[in-house]
Amino acid sequence: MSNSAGSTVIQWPESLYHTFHRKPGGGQESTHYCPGCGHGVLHKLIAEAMDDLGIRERTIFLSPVGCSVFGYYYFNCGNVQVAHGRAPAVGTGVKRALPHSIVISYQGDGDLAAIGTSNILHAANRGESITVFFVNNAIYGMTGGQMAPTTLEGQRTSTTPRGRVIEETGYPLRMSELLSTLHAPVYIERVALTDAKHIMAARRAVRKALKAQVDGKGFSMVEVLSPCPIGWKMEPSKAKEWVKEHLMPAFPLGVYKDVIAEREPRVRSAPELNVEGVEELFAAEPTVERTGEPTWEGIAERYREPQIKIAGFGGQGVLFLGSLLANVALRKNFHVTWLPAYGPESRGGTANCNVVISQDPVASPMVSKPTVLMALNGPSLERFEPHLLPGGVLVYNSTLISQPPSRKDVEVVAVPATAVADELGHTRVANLVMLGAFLGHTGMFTQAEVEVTMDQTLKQAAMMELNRQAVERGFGSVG
Ligand SMILES: Cc1ncc(C[n+]2csc(CCOP(=O)(O)OP(=O)(O)O)c2C)c(N)n1
Ligand code: SF4
Repeated sequence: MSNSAGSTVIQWPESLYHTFHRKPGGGQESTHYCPGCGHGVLHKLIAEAMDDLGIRERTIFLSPVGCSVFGYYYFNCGNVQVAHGRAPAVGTGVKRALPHSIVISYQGDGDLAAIGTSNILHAANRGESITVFFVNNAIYGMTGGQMAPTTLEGQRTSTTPRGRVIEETGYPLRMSELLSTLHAPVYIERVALTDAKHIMAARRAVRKALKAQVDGKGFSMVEVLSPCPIGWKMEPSKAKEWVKEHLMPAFPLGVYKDVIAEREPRVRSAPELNVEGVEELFAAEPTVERTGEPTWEGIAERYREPQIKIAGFGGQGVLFLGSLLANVALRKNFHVTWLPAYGPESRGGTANCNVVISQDPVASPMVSKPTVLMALNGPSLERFEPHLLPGGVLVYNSTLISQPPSRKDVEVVAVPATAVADELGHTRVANLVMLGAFLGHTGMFTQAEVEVTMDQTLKQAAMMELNRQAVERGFGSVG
């Protein structure tokens, strides 16, 4: 078979996608890795082993942060994108919840030997039945070639332009040696991706490590010395030589631990769910009293199953507005999610939250394409207006937004929320005026329903009358 570039493809593992849909608008056959990079070679070795062991259907690949962050574009199996260095912790959870799964933790040296050192150490020490592929290229590739704990003495990197100084930054960390001192791991080997001979040895190690997991033997790891021509600022062929001449002497290849044959299979059973406990947990939630069946009856079709984005500046009560709306819907027994976005916003930028209300369980609390936007200030309107779906509802605070929205394909509701709140004597209830206006316009929930929910959830009884008036004025501001 040949690919679109005209190259002959002898065999393509099922465990690798045939095209990589990294960018919208079609797949590509080449990877995003730089020419001469070891990641692609290792991907192929892992995928072939997955095919041959017949484990693709039950493999969960943990894509790390680093150059291999896009693991999920390549591996045709289950995938979890994990935070930097946290793959062994996530892998622990996955494996314990799904003992039959095959968990692959794929990590760079920045990921595994710097930020994630404690994670890998404890996962190995607990003997988690996962397989780790540790790509040691002596550098942080993705972020521009900074020093890693594995950087060699004297090696120039972007953060050690005169070469790594041992007295200042310590010795290159030898993770295979370190982890092989632990009792629990069953197999640890270091290999290199330089020439055919070494790649064949790497191939064997990859298979052996995965097979150990298939047989339920415990923690296995293959450290892979891998060229990074871009980070090292070398031609690909020179980079391979550099692995042989410099990396291999500092990180000797070989099997550091192999007790696979001696160890009995140890398969943990999935933990039993203590449903009673879970129910108690939810029951303890100080939430509203739920009533009736969730129904959109009486509400125009276009306002049903809303995906809501509420945005303003920190201090405008944007998160509270979202949570109150979520509670109103919860009280009516809808499935609801409320997802706040915290950040520097609390110091004056734009703050926002996402609310999804549905008759069915909500798959994701993220609202990237809202059907409703409530914008309390100008920057929020500017930022989220383009994302609103055609036919959606845009409620905006016309006191603070002098330039009306430009969209013609959505319903626009102007509410002088801040002016109304000022009239009531408290600028801070502008959020409730907005809520009233939104509900008044859509008919989604009644004023009485908001009031009952506020009674049940708000602690400040003294503010209740003011809050009630603000909601009422909002309802009254729309026709
Ligand atoms: C918590 C966190 N800290 C730092 C970063 C920045 N960061 C992204 S990738 C990376 C290092 C990647 O190096 P490595 O793990 O060796 O993988 P490589 O890119 O070389 O394959 C760092 C520090 C981040 N994304 N998240
Ligand atoms: S920067 Fe290095 S590790 Fe990253 S893709 Fe390029 S060669 Fe590979």
